[in-house]
Amino acid sequence: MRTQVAIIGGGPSGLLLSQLLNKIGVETVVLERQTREYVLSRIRAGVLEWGSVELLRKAGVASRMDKDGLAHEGALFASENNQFRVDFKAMCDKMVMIYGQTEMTRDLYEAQDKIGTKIVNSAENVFPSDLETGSPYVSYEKEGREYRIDCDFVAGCDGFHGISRTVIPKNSRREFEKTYPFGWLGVLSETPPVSDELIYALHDRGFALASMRTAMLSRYYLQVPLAEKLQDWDDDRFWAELKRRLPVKAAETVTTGPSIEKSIAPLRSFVCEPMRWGRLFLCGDSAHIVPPTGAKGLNLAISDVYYFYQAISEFYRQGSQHGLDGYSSKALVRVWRAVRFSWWMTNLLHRFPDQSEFDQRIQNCEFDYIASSRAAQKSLAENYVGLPY
Ligand code: RFL
Ligand code: PHB
Repeated sequence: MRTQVAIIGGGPSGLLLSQLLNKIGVETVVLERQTREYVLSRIRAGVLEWGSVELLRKAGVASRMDKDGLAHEGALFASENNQFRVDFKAMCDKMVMIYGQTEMTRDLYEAQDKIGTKIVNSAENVFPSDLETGSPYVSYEKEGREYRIDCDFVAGCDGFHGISRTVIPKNSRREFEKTYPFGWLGVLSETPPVSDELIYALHDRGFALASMRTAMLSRYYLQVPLAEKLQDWDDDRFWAELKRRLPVKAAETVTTGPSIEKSIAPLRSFVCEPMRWGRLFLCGDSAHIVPPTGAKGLNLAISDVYYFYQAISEFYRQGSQHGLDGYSSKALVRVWRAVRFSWWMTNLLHRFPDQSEFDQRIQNCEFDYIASSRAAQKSLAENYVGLPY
């Protein structure tokens, strides 16, 4: 079989890329390791930058988001003795949209089904080859049979644990990594959110985040040590700890209820350079990971997709290689800015096990400085709503 762009990974980046390319008449095949049900059961991101919102509209997959998504003009930041609200709208005339990654992925699958794109779920041993030639191909297996897709380009949209990045020879890639000595314990519950806006809370017992998906679906997170076991966190313990860490007024009004999902995710910053190898182009988590504190992971995946889509469009429409040649360096500029912001937010809001009293004073001082400075809030807002593409 032959296509123009073979896409490895049917998560948000793979599906959005496919959708955008199909819209301009470029053929794609998407190869996804998991079943569709599995992909649609993963609970992940919740905050879309406005640039992401606009790209989803351009891709023709925004009708449900525009109906059910919650546009937020600001967010609250709380420490044990200080609180402030960052007004995104007033600071930089932009907002964010609360709309779950799961729902966005569902919208993309539905739109792709309508177009009739070939999406192969449960594809095993997917492997891209001949990437340094003009005729690369991707092989895979399904139900015991072997297949091969010849193509012009391969998009590696297969996330952090995918195969794509690893086929770039070790001596041709550099990896930059930082791990953090804690994870996030996340709970989804069918309860009304405690606040109309997100609350990011710095507390001596650790960070907490109150987020949401809809008016009846709350998403909460707690910073926990890396060694923490999920089975040690029954719902009662989770709610009690959340209430300790949220500001008192919010804690008093938290509606508790059974969790419908609970998981622990480690925090990591990671960047692979370059994001291109011959005819292979990496997009999203396959090339970089950020800690979720800045709500940037999905949004970065979306901006990579946008850059790559533009480059491919230039190639097929104008016969120009220019965009493809510039893809990696262009994408990496935005990637590093988001990596920096996510690292900064993580340092600002988490207690570190080895934090000295000096470090704590600096952290509290920085928090209070942002609370008191319009300039600092503007910088936070401009990064949070998303730097321009
Ligand atoms: P994904 O979503 O991991 O999708 C990759 C897909 O590739 C498949 N795959 C393969 N397919 C074929 N062959 C192989 N060898 C394959 N290996 C893997 C996988 O099954 C999967 O379906 O990567 P993608 O598309 O780049 O999307 C990235 C986002 O998922 C990620 O950045 C965000 O979820 C990060 N993130 C957040 N980002 C935000 O922008 N805002 C947020 O509020 C936010 N919150 C979060 C988050 C991530 C979290 N976790 C669980 C790490 C909150 C959490 C808790
Ligand atoms: C979420 O709702 O899942 C969420 C929101 C904000 C973040 C991270 C995750 O910074």
